[in-house]
Amino acid sequence: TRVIRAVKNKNATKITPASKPTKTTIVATTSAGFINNIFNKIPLPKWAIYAIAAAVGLILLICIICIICKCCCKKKKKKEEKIKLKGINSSTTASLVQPDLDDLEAGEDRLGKLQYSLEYDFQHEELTVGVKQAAELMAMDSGGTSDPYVVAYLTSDTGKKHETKVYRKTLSPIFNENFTFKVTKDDIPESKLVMQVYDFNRFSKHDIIGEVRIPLSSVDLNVVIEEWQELCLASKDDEEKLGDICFSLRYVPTTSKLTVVILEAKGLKKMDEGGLSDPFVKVQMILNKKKWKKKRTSIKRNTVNPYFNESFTFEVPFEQIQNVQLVISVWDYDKMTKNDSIGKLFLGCKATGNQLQHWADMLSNPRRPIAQWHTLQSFKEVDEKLALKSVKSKIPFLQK
Ligand SMILES: [Ca+2]
Ligand SMILES: [Ca+2]
Repeated sequence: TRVIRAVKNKNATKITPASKPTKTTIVATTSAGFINNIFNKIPLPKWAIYAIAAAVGLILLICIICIICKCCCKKKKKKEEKIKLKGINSSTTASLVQPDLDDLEAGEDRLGKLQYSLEYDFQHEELTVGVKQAAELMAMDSGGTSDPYVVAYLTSDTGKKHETKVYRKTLSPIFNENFTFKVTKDDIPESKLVMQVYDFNRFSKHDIIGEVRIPLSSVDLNVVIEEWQELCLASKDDEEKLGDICFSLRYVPTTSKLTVVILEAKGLKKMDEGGLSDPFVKVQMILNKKKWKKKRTSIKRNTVNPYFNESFTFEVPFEQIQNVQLVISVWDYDKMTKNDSIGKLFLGCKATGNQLQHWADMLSNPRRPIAQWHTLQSFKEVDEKLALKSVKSKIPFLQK
């Protein structure tokens, strides 16, 4: 039996190398036959099929190259951001610790400086701002340059923003542009002039380089002022006032009726050039993070203090009242363009502060209408809290 086994093994070793190629050739011939079969079925000459295949291959190759390029660009940008953040950290920590040689290096992270002039006309209550020039601006683009322009506005009237022309590929642009702002003597103590230097980008969001923020109360407006000032990091605290809205809520559990009465709004942000706003209010119910029901008021023309007194009733069963959210948003109607969003807020068991209080008051006082004032928040802020599918927020002054 041992001999037989040995012979069998020998045979086996002999057979395997010989049988392998035959197998692959069979596979190859069958696959070639299969491809030929497909070729025969397509009613096109062979050269046309090859040409189409080549074209598809080329397109795929281009797509892959594009994707790789994009990824590389993103990485580069992230690196740049990291470097900038490092600069900020080192300069802030350096100010707490003893002055060091590194301090001089941190100084190189400066954003640049801006020269401007201020002239106040007491008779006409107009402030003329001259945006003169900038120098030593931080390079925002890969070529070591920026495409700067300046946006100027007063915090007392954020609806009126002026901007200069864009100067391409320079770190020391000369703007020499004058802008006039209406500002009453009464508004001066509260108002700040903000001049923000941006880097224009054709295909992406414009980057802010830095800003100069001047409280008008700190300036002697009896004389004409012309000076240079270092740019600072743009602060986010001038989130302009969007306005306040008053509405009442009433819930009747026995009939499942939730009634919202939009009463009035005041101090809404001015959205229209050379005018006020044309506000209307959308009332929306959200259930399980999905838009559910929506209603809207009429439009009030050319006012920032509209009076609505319009009532909307939604059917909300008692077992769902814990899961719904009521979203109130204020919009400015525009005849020629898309309506602008002014502000928003939401109520419900997941709301906070004033909004949660109002909702709780409504639930603990069934059948009684409860009215309350609320301060509008930015769309972006509220949409993030609601975590619905994101809506692209509009930044009007960045649109070119
Ligand atoms: Ca640029
Ligand atoms: Ca309008």
